[in-house]
Amino acid sequence: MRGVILFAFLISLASSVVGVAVNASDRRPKWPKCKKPVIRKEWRDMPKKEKKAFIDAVKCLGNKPGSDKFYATGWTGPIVPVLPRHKRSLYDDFVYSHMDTNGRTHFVGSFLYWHRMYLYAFENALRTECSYKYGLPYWDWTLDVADIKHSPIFDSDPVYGLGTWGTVATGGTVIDGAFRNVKRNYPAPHEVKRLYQEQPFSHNGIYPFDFDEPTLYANETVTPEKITAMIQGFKGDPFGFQVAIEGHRCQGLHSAMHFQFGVTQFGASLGEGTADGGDIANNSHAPNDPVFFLLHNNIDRIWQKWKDYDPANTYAIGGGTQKNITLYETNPQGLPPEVQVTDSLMTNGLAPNVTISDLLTTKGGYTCYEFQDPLNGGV
Ligand SMILES: *[C@@H]1O[C@H](CO)[C@@H](O)[C@H](O)[C@H]1NC(C)=O
Ligand SMILES: *[C@@H]1O[C@H](CO)[C@@H](O)[C@H](O)[C@H]1NC(C)=O
Ligand SMILES: *[C@@H]1O[C@H](CO)[C@@H](O)[C@H](O)[C@H]1NC(C)=O
Ligand SMILES: *[C@@H]1O[C@H](CO)[C@@H](O)[C@H](O)[C@H]1NC(C)=O
Ligand SMILES: [Cu+2]
Repeated sequence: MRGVILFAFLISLASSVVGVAVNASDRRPKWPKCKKPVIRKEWRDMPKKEKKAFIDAVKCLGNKPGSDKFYATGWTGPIVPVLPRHKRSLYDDFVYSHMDTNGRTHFVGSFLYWHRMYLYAFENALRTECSYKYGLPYWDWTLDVADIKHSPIFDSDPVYGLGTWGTVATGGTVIDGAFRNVKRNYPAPHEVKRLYQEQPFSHNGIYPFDFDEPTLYANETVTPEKITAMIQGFKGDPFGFQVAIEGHRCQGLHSAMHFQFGVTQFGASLGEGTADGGDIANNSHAPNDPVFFLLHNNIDRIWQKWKDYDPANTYAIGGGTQKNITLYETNPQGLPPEVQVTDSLMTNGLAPNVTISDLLTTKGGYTCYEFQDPLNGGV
């Protein structure tokens, strides 16, 4: 059965989520109880068998044609058009979804909710379309803060490894690990690109303001101490927590983790038309590199830790709905109207019609998963 992904979501999801009924009056699903949450583990805590299963399922999504339920939202404005189904994969659909909704899902109050929906839809696609039986892995980058480049996450093993780093000589293309030679189609055909950049803010590709500290090392932004302080701070203040994730002038952990994968400055040395460094460094088509999902899953985990830290945090929401980077200084989480729990999140047909109220916890509503803490240290 190909391309019936939305249908699969609505009728029979993973073993933990069965029998979703749709309320005809508002077309919104009524969710079953979350009885058997999917367990999400740190990558290095997964046995080889599970790593291989994840890698195989990601490759499987890359080999399936795009979903026949897929539609563009146009939320970002003009981007490359959706390719015909046979010219794009189901994996490409997820990449397109991130590119296409980007203009309203980042630097706004729904940022973490949209990404929670997105990661869960991806996990579900792995499970329902590609026989994956486990949870979406996460990467606790605080474990590697001293030397991200040599993190064991980046493993050259062709069966179990996510691959190491491309180089300027390879045009950024990853040439080892299981995703070697894997084709992606957006924004243009290419293979997974990943370049290491230890000073992620040395080049400013997208912001209409200067960074305060262009020489900042990524290793200074994602220390366990800073992350723990975030989890324990911002009581009842989701707005403050979200601003902390982005940081002053966007030099927080979120941008640091993205730009560490090779920002545009490499473009020049790579030559005209060879794209812009690593996939993850571009906040539009970042999900081309499967590591994106592990990286963002850890942001979801840290956020849930904050939600669980104090009851005042759990159901609190905050921020605007209109992204405006020009006004980042005064409106780092967008402009009014304020985000509401009834706000519908655009899913491009990759997930049912969910609202923020369906995503307030990991175990209830649309989502049914939980995190296993790292077995050796970390946050
Ligand atoms: C990111 O990629 C998009 C295409 O997906 C491109 O239009 C944009 O210029 C890139 N951004 C940077 C900063 O290179
Ligand atoms: C981060 O990396 C730089 C360059 O390798 C190093 O000088 C600095 O001490 C590191 N900082 C931390 C907090 O590890
Ligand atoms: C952002 O705000 C500036 C200043 O008010 C305005 O000129 C610009 O059009 C806004 N941009 C978007 C995308 O809304
Ligand atoms: C999604 O649900 C919201 C809230 O109930 C509703 O306003 C909206 O029309 C629904 N959208 C679709 C496409 O069903
Ligand atoms: Cu994103």
